[in-house]
Amino acid sequence: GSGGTTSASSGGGDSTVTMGFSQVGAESGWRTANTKSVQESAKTAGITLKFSDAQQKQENQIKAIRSFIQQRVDVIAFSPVVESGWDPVLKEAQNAKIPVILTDRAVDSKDTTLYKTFLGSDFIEEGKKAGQWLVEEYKDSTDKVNIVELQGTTGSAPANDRKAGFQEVIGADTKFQIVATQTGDFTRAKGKEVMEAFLKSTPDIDVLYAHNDDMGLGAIEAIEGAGKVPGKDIKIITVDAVKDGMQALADGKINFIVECSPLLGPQLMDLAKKVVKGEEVPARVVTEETTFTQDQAKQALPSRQY
Ligand code: GYE
Repeated sequence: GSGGTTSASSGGGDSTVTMGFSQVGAESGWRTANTKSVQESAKTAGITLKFSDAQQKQENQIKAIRSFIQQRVDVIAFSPVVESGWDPVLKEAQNAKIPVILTDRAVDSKDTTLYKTFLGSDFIEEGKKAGQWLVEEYKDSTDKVNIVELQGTTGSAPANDRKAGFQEVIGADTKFQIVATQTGDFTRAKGKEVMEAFLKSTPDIDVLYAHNDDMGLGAIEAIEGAGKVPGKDIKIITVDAVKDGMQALADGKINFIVECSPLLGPQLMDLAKKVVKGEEVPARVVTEETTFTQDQAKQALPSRQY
């Protein structure tokens, strides 16, 4: 199924902006927080939201976007599950004169007039921050460091870029070796399953780099199941900093988290109102983010919003 489209009117008059939003799915804690942020800020901004969940399938997103075009919404926003293959449907939106905003994830379309702006994180930077922590952590050692990597959804911008940024930093020193790498599709279940396979196939794992908290949390279960101590026997780096991830970091089971903010809703509604009015918006809006060590996680946890 296409996941269904639900619509909630904010009760405004003729001038109310209607947004069609195609979400990736509900694969992670990050995604749940992002959906909540989008829905709540639409309400606050008085924007009528038509929300559609694609269950991590590009074909469902394309269907949803076509349906938004047919319904003649004022603006389409979406978080593209993968980077490639969007040109035809984006052309259809352009021909229908409906502006498109990319949120969270990028597309690789050469024609950048197909969308008005792209709001979201710099995933390359996130990958670099993960690599920099590792370089610092092992700066006094010349021994080989065996790394396993749990990648996000194959072909997605965060998987491609978090891998590339990390590789760029650790690649400067040959002691760092990625000995196994596979997708865990950004889910806890897959993270556990793939980590179990890594533990069987790869005897000496020093470090796990997981492209999100959820896969890292699944992997922790696999590591404990194999009688090893996460955070000690195997050091763990993840990305996102959702509550469950931050708790595991504070508990010493994760060693370092690179933050990626899901709270894109307010900025998205702001940009949407502007593009509907035909106002200029910046081509790229980058989210501000930090990183957390175990001590910093203990301090930050009580006031964490997601
Ligand atoms: O890191 C992951 C989610 O696109 C930034 O998608 C997002 C990623 C996030 O499933 O948890």
